[in-house]
Amino acid sequence: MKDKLEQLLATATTQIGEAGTEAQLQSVRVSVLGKKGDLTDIMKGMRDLSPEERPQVGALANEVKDRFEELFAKRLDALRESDIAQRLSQEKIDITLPGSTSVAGRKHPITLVTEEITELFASMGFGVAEGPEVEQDFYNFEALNIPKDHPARDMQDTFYVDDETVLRTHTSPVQIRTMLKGQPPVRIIAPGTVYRRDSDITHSPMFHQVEGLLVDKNVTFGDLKGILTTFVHEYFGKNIGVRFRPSFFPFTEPSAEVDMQCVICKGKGCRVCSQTGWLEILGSGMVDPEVFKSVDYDPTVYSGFAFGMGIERIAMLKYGVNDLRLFFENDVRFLRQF
Ligand code: 2U9
Repeated sequence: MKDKLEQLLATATTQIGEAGTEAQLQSVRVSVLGKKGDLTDIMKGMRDLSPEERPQVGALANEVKDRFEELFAKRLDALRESDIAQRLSQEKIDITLPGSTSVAGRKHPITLVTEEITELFASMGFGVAEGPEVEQDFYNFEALNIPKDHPARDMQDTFYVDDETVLRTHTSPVQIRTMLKGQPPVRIIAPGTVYRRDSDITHSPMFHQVEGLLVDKNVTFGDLKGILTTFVHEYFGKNIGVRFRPSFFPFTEPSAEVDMQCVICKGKGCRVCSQTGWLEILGSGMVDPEVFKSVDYDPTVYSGFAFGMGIERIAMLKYGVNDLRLFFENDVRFLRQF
């Protein structure tokens, strides 16, 4: 029995030394210590020994087992270490190589300016309203005091879908829809895409507007001047001159166009402002009582002001863009600059 044990240890030692992988090493362990392993077998045979022999053989068996475990653990460590060493030598990372950067997209300048203007009016208490771009004649024209066959329709050359349906020529129908949903107070801006049959170097058939509407009791032209002057000062600069010029729109009375001092020449006169020193940036006015009637607001109780601006024009003045077409060409060399 002793011989058997010694023989087993010798064989196992060789096998452990020959095991080249962790899996091979584990199978050596199973062949020795497993349920059907050689050492387990020998231990089972101990019940046939005499009582004198048993403790001696038992002690030797334990020794063999301990020795085996020791050799096994050492070999396992060695295998793992050489595995790591091999991977380290194969899987080299050259940390001096340049990294691969992913190019980040940018917001389109029109989106950027729309968000900036929206944010500014939001800080003055205006909410944002939206509506469809394919619009009914009623919301786009009739309710805004622009009847069919009225000369005022010529101010906005229109894309017709059919007799009663148009591509909206301004975002004003959004305000009509908002007013039809409930009584005052109303304090909203309506940003969005609009369409007009106009295409030359300074006009695109699709462009963008932000319009605003404030309706309540006792709203005055002074409120209009205050809000719009604040807008110009906050967006373009505190010291910029602002003036209100009488104008006409079918949906406002009285109406005014808003000019600001030229941001390019600071009012001295240049090519951009046609030597006037002033730039037109907004249309505005007190909501016409006829408009209130078509949305069932009592014009003897409520008053309000409205305004509208073209985003492309504002963006050109804010960021010094000298060609409208740049906004629609989607040349990344242009778009990357914002
Ligand atoms: C309602 C009542 C009144 C909106 C207004 C303007 C004046 C205006 C132009 C600016 C440049 C259009 O993009 S542009 O060509 N807009 O001059 N817009 S008052 O008036 C409204 C709107 C809605 C219910």
